[in-house]
Amino acid sequence: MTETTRIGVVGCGFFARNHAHAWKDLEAHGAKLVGFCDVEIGNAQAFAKEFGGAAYADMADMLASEAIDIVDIVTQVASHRPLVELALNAGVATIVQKPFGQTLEDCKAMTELSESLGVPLAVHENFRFQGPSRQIKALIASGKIGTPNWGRIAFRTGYDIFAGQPYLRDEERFVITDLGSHVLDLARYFFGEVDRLTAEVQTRLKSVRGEDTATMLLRHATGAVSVVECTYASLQEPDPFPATLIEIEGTAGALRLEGDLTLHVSSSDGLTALDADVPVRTWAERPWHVVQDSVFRTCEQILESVRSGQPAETSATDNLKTFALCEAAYRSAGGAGFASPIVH
Ligand code: NAD
Ligand code: 89V
Repeated sequence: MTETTRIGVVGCGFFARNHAHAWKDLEAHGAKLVGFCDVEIGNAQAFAKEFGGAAYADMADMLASEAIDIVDIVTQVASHRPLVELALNAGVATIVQKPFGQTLEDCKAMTELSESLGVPLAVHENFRFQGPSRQIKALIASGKIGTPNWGRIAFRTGYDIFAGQPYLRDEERFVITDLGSHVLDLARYFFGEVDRLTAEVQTRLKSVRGEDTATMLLRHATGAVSVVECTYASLQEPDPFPATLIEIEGTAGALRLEGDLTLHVSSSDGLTALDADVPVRTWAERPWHVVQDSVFRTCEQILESVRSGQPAETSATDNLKTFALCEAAYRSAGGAGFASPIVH
């Protein structure tokens, strides 16, 4: 690895703009954007013009032409496995956006390839890198609320997600894949691994193919229980989008993150209300700024992991466990009742 870490971004669509900005900010930490790739070459050219670097229509051409240290794949899920395999086989450390893959088999195959080649693979799972998530994790670690033993993690919105991501209407597996991958990862992050879960799904919106609402109940290995919810069909006002509402109760207190990003903490010290908001980056805008900031933090952590030779916090091996929870949720909702996440 050279002192400068050369970055190639693959997929220059709706969300990749946040990645490009994050990598641009990380130039202060030695990252350098050298290439953009999109099958729609005009998209790659527009990004290259705005952020610097060369434009390609084919990732293989980009890898052959540029000395890339990290390839960052921000395409829709159907192309994840072939692109990841191409990058790993070229010996290039790889990041792939969530959802990791289309099936558990695909995710396992990518993870095994990364391990057998010794080439790092990380999943860009960014919700645990949101400022409020980090603040809550630190608060739990401080012991202020004791040992967490119950929780509720809820992403409930009626925001028109289809304006930016119209393809979500046609996904056969919709909300557990799109949002469940985030909120189930948060459940693992706060409460540890899961022994079993049960899920109910609903389709409450018109003109969507898959489930838009999931209500899940998890039993963690520690004995903690969490209720994990996600929906795009909530008509509640004010709509907290894109905030995840989090309640955690422990043996010595409790905390509650509200949609306005106030974090209420009850402990032996009494009641406190903390501000869990993050600054709006120069390129970010409300209400997306917490998500956008987390993209920077996720890229930053993976960059550090590649440089240090340590696995990323959201390595393929780690995220396989989150993906297995999504799979278990679909199995449960399909009639399996309580389902255990199967990783091996
Ligand atoms: P998009 O369709 O807007 O953009 C994808 C781009 O990839 C398109 O420009 C397309 O032409 C290009 N592309 C497709 N196949 C390609 C290939 N083989 N090689 C090169 N380019 C190719 O999709 P999006 O909404 O930006 O979503 C991309 C990914 O980001 C998805 O996995 C989605 O779930 C994820 N996402 C994550 C978050 C988050 O908060 N983590 C938010 C939104 C989207
Ligand atoms: O992750 C996603 O694809 C988005 C959002 C940021 C809302 O979670 O749908």
